[in-house]
Formats: sequence, C-alpha cells, structure tokens
Amino acid sequence: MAYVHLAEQRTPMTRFTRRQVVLGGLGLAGTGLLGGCSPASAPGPAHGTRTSFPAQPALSPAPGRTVVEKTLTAGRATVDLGGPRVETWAYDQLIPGPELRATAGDLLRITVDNQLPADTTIHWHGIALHNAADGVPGMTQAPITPGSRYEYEFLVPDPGTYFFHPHVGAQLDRGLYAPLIVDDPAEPGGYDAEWVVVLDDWVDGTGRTPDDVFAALTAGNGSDSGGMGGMDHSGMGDPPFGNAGDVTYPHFLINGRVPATPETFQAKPGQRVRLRVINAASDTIFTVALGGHRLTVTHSDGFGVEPVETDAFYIGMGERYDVIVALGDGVFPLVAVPFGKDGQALALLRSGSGPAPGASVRPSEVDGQILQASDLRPAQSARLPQRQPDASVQVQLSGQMSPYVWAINGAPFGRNTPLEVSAGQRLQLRVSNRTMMTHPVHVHGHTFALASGVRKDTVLVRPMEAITLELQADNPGEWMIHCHNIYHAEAGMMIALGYRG
Ligand SMILES: [Cu+2]
Repeated sequence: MAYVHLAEQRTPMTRFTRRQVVLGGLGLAGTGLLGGCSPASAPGPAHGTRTSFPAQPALSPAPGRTVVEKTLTAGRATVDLGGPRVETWAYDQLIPGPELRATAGDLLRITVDNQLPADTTIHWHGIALHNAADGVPGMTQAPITPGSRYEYEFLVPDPGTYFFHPHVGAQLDRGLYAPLIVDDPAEPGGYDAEWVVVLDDWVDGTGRTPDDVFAALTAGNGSDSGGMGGMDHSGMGDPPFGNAGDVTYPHFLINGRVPATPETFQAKPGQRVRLRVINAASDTIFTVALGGHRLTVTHSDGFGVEPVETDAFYIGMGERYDVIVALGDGVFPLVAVPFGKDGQALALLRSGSGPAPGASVRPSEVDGQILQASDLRPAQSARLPQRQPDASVQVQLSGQMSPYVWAINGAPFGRNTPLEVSAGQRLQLRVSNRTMMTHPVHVHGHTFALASGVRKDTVLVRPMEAITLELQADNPGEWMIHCHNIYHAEAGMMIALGYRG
C-alpha cells in the first residue's frame, strides 16, 4: 500500500527533542492526512502515535444565536452524475453532500456516522474553529473508525462561504464534500437570490478510485496522464500555472452533474444573484465565467474584498469566491474550464426562454479578463490591524513527479520540523515554491493576509514564486499548513504549525 509505505518511513518517536515533546508534542509525526489507509489495509502505524488530543471546550452559541444540529452519514453510494452512474463514497448519498447552513455565532453540533469501509474525519475548511474540532487524524483527534460515530461541536465566528471534507487519504477526491455557508447577521444584502456552485474533478467509479490514482502516481509511473508530470500548458494562460495537474479526469462537475445534463438555476431577469463558488476539486484549477455577464467579486475565502468587476476568475483547489451578477434575460452557461486540461464543467442560469447551450459551449468571457487573488483589495472590515511581524517562518515547497514526493522545508510531512508560533504573535510566513507546479497553500484555523491585505485561507503559489503571508496567532493548538492538491498533500506536502507553551 503506497500510503503505508510513506508512513513506514517515519520514525515517530525517535527524532524528537525533549523540548518538542514538552511543547505538547509538536513533533509527533506519522499523523495527519496520512491517517487514512486504503480500504484493504488495516489501521496501523499510518495513524501515528498520538493518543491524547486537545480537549473539547464547553461551548454555547453567541447571544441571540442558536445550535445547528445535523447527522451526516458517510457511506458507500451509487450516484447518478447526470448520465454516468458511479460507485463512490458520499455524505447522505448526495454529491455534493448536504449543505450546512448557519449564522455567524451559531454553535454547530454535527454527528458523523461512519459507514465507510475506512477511517475518516471531517475538516471544516476555512472555519476559525477550536483545535479539537479541526478533523486532522492523529493530530487533533483519533480517526473515526468504520461503524462508529463522532460528534463535532464548534462555533462559527465568521460569516462566509466554506466547505467540509475528510482529512484522510485521498477521500476528498471521492464524493465526500459539501458546502458550509455561514450567513452574516449584519449582511446588507444587495442580492435577490443565491446559488451555491461546487466545482469538482471526477474519477471515482470510472474504472479506478482515488486510491488507485495515488498508487499509480507513487509507483513511479510519472504522470497519471502518461509522460512527464502533468502537461505544461504554461503557454495557454496568464498567469502561467506551469504544469497543470497530475491527474487526468474523465469528468468535471458542477453540483454533481456532468455538462451533458447540467443543473439549471432559475431566476428572473434583472435580479441580482449571489454565486458562492467552491472549488472542491483535488487536482484542478478552474477558470469560471458566466456567459453574457460581468461578475462582481465580493468575497474571497469567506472574507470581503473591495467589489471589482471581471469577465472571469481563477479558482484553485480549496478556494472560494463569491460574486454578484445582474441577470440578463435568457439562458446562460456557467462554465468552469480546467486549467491545462481537456473538458469543462457546466451549469445553466435560466431567467427567460430559449434553447440551452450545448455541453461544450465556451462563452467569450473565458478568454476575457481573468481575475486572480492578487488583483483584489481587502474590504476594510477584512483587514488585519496594521502591525509589524513578531516572528517569521519559512514554508518552502519542493518536489517532483518522479519519484512522487512532495515536501515542505526539505522533507515530507512527518520528517520535516514543525513550525512554531507563540499566542498573540503576528506571524509572517515566507512561502516559496521551488517546483514547476502551482500549489494551493492552505492554512488551518486561521485566515491569513496577502501582501495586499486580502484575507484568505488558501492561496495559489505559482512555479518558482515567493510570497509573504501574515497571520494573527489567535487560535492556539496544532494546525496543518499544506498543499490542497490532495495527492501532493498525501505524498507529504504538509507541515504542522504549533503554538508554544
Ligand atoms: Cu501541490
């Protein structure tokens, strides 16, 4: 088993200095995403050695807010993608899973019933929650074993567009993902309707599973698509994302549907529609556009930006963008074009009569002005208070397709040295990409600021690019920083950030 192979290289207890152990086991290794085994393998050393985890604090909703309760069943499912029927794993038999909705200040109490043939967890992507609910097996909790239940209880402090998925193996590349929308009680509104749009790249049940894909990648076959580590399509777009991805996908989905039979969202001409776009893909950056419309970007990763108009925008794995559109009259294609890959995802927005565009429709906006995160400026409310950094750490991304090893600070997760911060510090993260691929870097438990001040929890770092992020260390615990290409993360492109003391 490829997963176990990587984990077995680890020497969890022997490498730690006494100080690291005293600091709360920041160095405990062999944990994290790698907690997952493929279904055929028994739970073993891949789960790491951590046996005590952060305590669940006693929590109650903010004044005037409520408790949102839900049970999610993770299990095998046969799902119709709008033509193709696939055997996969899903929440409540749905792709995407059921949307969770709350208001900022609510307390979420979510029970996971694990009917999968494998361990699992849920990570609440982007939420500044307390450490015990973060869903990293072997680091913040024991994995949820098959047939057992686990209760997550946490406050959602910040409004915005989020999602959730397992933090085990390549399970995200199955059907295990769903939106988590946190409404703002102070939201000024300014829109008439809302459409949650979840993007995905799909392989499971089409002859191989994500575990098969990962095994092929790590077997030294180079690119999954044959040849050299992803296709270099750097000439295809600006900015150049370099090698476009490691995996060839037969399908790209919007809200669980293939383009031949797209989801149709109904609205009225002249209405203002808020789209909440979530990229739940594992290996695909998309360009998103709505035919016949300009998009006004209002939020990135849940946090407000100064509204800006564009034809289209790039969205990396794990990122979310909220946009507002002023609807024309007709039937309009919403497309998500995978960067450097063939095919596309499609949905329709219908506000009038007319024929539906075909599955391969390519609105001109896709080739127009394409916004990226660095084009944005933060909303005043999203700015971190001005302050000099107290500490600085390096996050150096390295790796290649053959052998398929991706690392941070010179070694794969479990063999790299955890980063440290003290509560209250303003921490600078110097992220440098020493590879020929773009990596979406995701930080758990915090929303960092780009140099522009834009707040995000996931940012695309292009080949050989270096960027500086800052975060306020206001959420003690042990947190993951990792690439949100799930195959890179699984191969080691992760590092822990722990609070001292
Ligand atoms: Cu990566």
